[in-house]
Amino acid sequence: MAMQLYGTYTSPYVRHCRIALAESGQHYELVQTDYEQSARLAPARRVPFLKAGDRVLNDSLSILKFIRESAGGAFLPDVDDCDLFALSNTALDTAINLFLLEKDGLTPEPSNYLARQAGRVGDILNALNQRAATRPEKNSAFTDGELRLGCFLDWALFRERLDLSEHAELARFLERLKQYPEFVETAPFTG
Ligand SMILES: N[C@@H](CCC(=O)N[C@@H](CS)C(=O)NCC(=O)O)C(=O)O
Repeated sequence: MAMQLYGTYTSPYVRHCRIALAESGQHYELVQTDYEQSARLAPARRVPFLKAGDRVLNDSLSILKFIRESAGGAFLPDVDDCDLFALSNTALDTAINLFLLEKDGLTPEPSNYLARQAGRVGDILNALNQRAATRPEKNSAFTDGELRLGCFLDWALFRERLDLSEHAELARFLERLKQYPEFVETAPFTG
């Protein structure tokens, strides 16, 4: 029976899982799931979650490990790539929290904690920009650290949360990733 990936066409976490599924050639069905449905169907009240037979996985991290390993590969075997994944993911989690809080009318100005969150995204972008300068240039065989970085950057641009004009290396990295078919085919859109 085909796996069911619950999520949206805008979520960067879901996108990363969709890329891994496309790369591994595994059949799956994307079950479109809004916030209200995910709150009812999943304890974490978030997407993605995956149903594969009797197994339910509740986070893109475990879903990616499952997809990579069931296709005979490894998930984040390289320590530096694991750190790239973690740093990109921290920026993504933080940026999404700020985005959702803003939708509820909460902006960083009146809160030291939220201001620190916004500063965290900026500092991580600066660090990742420096790191991107030292990475090999390529158009395929992207690692999971690189894919998480790309899913973060492209989501932030899609939601107009980011301007890469001061992060030239990240802009160059994203341009290369945008030539990769599995990345192009999973670009965020609202229906
Ligand atoms: N750590 C989770 C994060 C997933 C996540 O934050 N998903 C967002 C959509 S992009 C969500 O469902 N947010 C709903 C909420 O926070 O209430 C993962 O990697 O799967």
